[in-house]
Amino acid sequence: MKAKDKRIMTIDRVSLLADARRELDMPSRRLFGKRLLTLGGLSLLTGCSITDGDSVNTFLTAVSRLNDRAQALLFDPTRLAPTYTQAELTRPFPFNAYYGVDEVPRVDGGDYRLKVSGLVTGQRVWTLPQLYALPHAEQITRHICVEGWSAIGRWGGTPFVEFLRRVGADTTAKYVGFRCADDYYESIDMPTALHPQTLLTFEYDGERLPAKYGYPMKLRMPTKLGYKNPKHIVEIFVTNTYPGGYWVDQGYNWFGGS
Ligand SMILES: Nc1nc2c(c(=O)[nH]1)N[C@H]1C(S)=C(S)[C@@H](COP(=O)(O)O)O[C@H]1N2
Ligand SMILES: [Mo]
Repeated sequence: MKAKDKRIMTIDRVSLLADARRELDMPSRRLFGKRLLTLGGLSLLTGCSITDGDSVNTFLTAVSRLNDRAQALLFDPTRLAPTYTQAELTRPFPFNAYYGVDEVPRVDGGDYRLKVSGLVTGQRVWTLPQLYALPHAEQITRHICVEGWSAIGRWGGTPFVEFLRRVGADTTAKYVGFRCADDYYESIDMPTALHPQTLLTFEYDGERLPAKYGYPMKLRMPTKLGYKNPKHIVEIFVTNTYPGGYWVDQGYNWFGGS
């Protein structure tokens, strides 16, 4: 190994340890007690060796997936995220995507069809009027983005559990995945999909959801970080095969609880 490579390896190991500790900080630490896991302990738990550069990434992914399992175990399906009043709305509500606001996808509502696939027994193609006719719910909650901002917004739509029931989703499956009109994709755990505050939203602040906030629909989960909330959804699928996500596949933690 060249000297430069060795130095990179050392830096990697230091940042790896820091990342691993951060990953296992709160709330996971509660699961493991007060004991700080050693790197050796972590490699045992994840079943990865960390002897070469390539496996460092594999290892970090495994730590993150281990943290996913810890977060999933700690997730309380009945615990509600805080709600706010109309007076507390953040105005204007921020826009965010992996592109600028001028590149927001323009979805034609008339042509639009939501596809449903995977482990479902019911209706697989939905028009917007059919979706708008589902039971209505509203929420004023805080959206937290890992880029360092949070904002209180008001979304209206249908409880996602109602939608999943109507499409005959296998709710014993592990994941619900989403494909979007841009190149975004996401997936969530079934307990979060069934959480009472998880809404398939068609409205923002009492109006039809504007293009920038995800027309025709955004899955809104106040129990998850911003990047877990897909906008411009065109397909929803139920699966036992881990689907990943746009940012998750670039290293963000998959569970992404807030
Ligand atoms: N389709 C799609 N959904 C997405 C994104 C995106 O780029 N494309 N960005 C995510 C991120 S990182 C955030 S913070 C929120 C921003 O939603 P907002 O524009 O309503 O604030 O959307 C999430 N959902
Ligand atoms: Mo975000």
